[in-house]
Amino acid sequence: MGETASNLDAHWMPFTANRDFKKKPRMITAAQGHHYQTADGRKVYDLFAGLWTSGLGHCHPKIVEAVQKQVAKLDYAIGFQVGHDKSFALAQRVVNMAPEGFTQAFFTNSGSESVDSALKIAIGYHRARGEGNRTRLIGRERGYHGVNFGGMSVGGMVPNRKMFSPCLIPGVDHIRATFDLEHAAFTRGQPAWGAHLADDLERLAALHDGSNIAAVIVEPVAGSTGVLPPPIGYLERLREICDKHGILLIFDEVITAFGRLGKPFAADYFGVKPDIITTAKGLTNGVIPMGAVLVQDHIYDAFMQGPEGMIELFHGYTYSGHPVAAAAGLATMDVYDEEGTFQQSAELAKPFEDILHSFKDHDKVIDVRNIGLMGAIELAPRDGAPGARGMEVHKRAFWEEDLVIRNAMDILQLSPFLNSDVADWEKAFASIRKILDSIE
Ligand code: PXG
Repeated sequence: MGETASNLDAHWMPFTANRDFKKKPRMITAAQGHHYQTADGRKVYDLFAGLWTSGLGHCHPKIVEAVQKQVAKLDYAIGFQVGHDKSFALAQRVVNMAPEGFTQAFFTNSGSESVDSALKIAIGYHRARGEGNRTRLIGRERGYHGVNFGGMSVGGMVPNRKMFSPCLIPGVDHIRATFDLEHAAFTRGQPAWGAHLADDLERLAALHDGSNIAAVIVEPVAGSTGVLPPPIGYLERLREICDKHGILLIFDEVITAFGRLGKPFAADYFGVKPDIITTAKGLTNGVIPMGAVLVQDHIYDAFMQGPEGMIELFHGYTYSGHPVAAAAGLATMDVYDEEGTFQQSAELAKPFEDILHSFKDHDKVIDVRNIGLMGAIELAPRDGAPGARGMEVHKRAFWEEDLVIRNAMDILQLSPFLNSDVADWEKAFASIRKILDSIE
């Protein structure tokens, strides 16, 4: 049977303070429903639903069963120039759920791969239409689009970019972040202030000439940088400016797709239709790594020209459309439908908002933000030690309160299950309050 780790040295952990972690590791051995089991035998409530991944809860029996069956029947199939039924079925299922006009799904294995694939598709699309000059890409400050070269370059998270600054891809600009504490602190849902920030795109279109810009990529709600809902009218304005200049609009919905805002996609929630949508996480409920880029028919059609025997897009991954991942995806879609998950999520948004905003008057809290089932409590940083207070809350929650929450520096991030029990939240948020009351 499997090895149990007695030595943690060999695994270089991602986005982790390795030396600090290995001194007192926070280890998980199992999960069920809304809880993890820890190595020291405790049952811990997961208030981050994996890493925004596992909206249905952990080890959902239907998904587990689908994966077990599939791995015993077809474990892997060559995916280039050969196909298998599950990936086609999942593609159809996902585009049926997507806003009208989305007809194609290109499979990847992660959000980062979805983003880099989407950027390549955008550039290829313009070239296929004879506009090969449209190569510039626009991202946004405080955006997170994964860690591959394209996504890192259009992303706007300083620590992720700093070490690799000389190697960021050329031809990228950023529009300003949509958030300003001074104007929007303690807003419930979308801030009224800030629609004008979309006009930054006009500035860049004027600088480069819009005809040289391939695509703009934004998260409809910025997630990893602390839950920044778009100002009212902002996404609409961005869509308008893109249309005016022939620029493709990409929504990075790695977090927001599949019910986090109580709708299949954030595009549905906001009523703004992008040209391309990137997904991952909720596509398989996090059970098997998988992502998908969804594109509108006019984009796919632009590639479908030239001799029929020719490959139209020289891009893809060994595991694109992996049969076990696709089976997990299909079972996940079944559960979303059968359990009415998106409706459950929509109904939970208000109680979630209320419980979060009960922190408004806490003396260590400088902002509370929320939309759908995405929430953040921003703490005042300690003098001279930004991030320390947030990290301490995360650790104390894990060790003392049997609770997993995530912190981005001093911002506590909450990503509850789409089928949460409000009584669990009451307990979890009482724990957070207890820590905030006693922390330095
Ligand atoms: N785009 C968006 C919008 C994301 O949120 C990615 C791309 C990259 O996905 P992969 O699967 O390559 O990691 C993400 C990932 C956090 C947190 O704490 C968020 C993510 C990952 C890890 C932590 O908010 N999002």
